[in-house]
Amino acid sequence: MQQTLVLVKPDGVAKGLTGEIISRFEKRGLKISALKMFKMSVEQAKSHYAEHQGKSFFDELVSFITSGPIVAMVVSGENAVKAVRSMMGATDPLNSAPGTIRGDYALNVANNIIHGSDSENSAEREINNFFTKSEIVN
Ligand code: DAT
Ligand code: MG
Repeated sequence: MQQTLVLVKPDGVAKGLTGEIISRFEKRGLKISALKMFKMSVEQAKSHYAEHQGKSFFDELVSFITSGPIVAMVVSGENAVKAVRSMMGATDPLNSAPGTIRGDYALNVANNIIHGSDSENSAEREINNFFTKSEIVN
């Protein structure tokens, strides 16, 4: 059993896609183990995206992810990290296959609807950035 962090980004929340995204994961057999809506602080954003510090798009990334409410969730299940990543589609929606979340709902790499952890190590770090142990159900 794995856990992964999913964020419905401000564009996904604004487009009313939260329910659709949760529904796709549930229908696949994954479980929602924690869920909350909030506006990310700049501090949380810089920590969440620490691996991208120094890249040309870093400032834009932090300002976008803090621009409006997001929905954060812990998604759990067998191979949850890889399962969620494949359901999200490629980072650039123009390369995301139709049928994936980004391939169905996004057009622009900077506004690509959803975040999912890229490894078990990232998942642990990212989950701890937004959730306490007591907020996660088993
Ligand atoms: P992913 O979100 O698929 O894990 P990533 O970790 O490489 O992709 O990048 C994090 C986010 O940064 C990505 O979801 C959107 C943004 N991003 C990535 N490459 C970008 C670029 N070339 N221009 C603008 N934003 C970019
Ligand atoms: Mg990433």
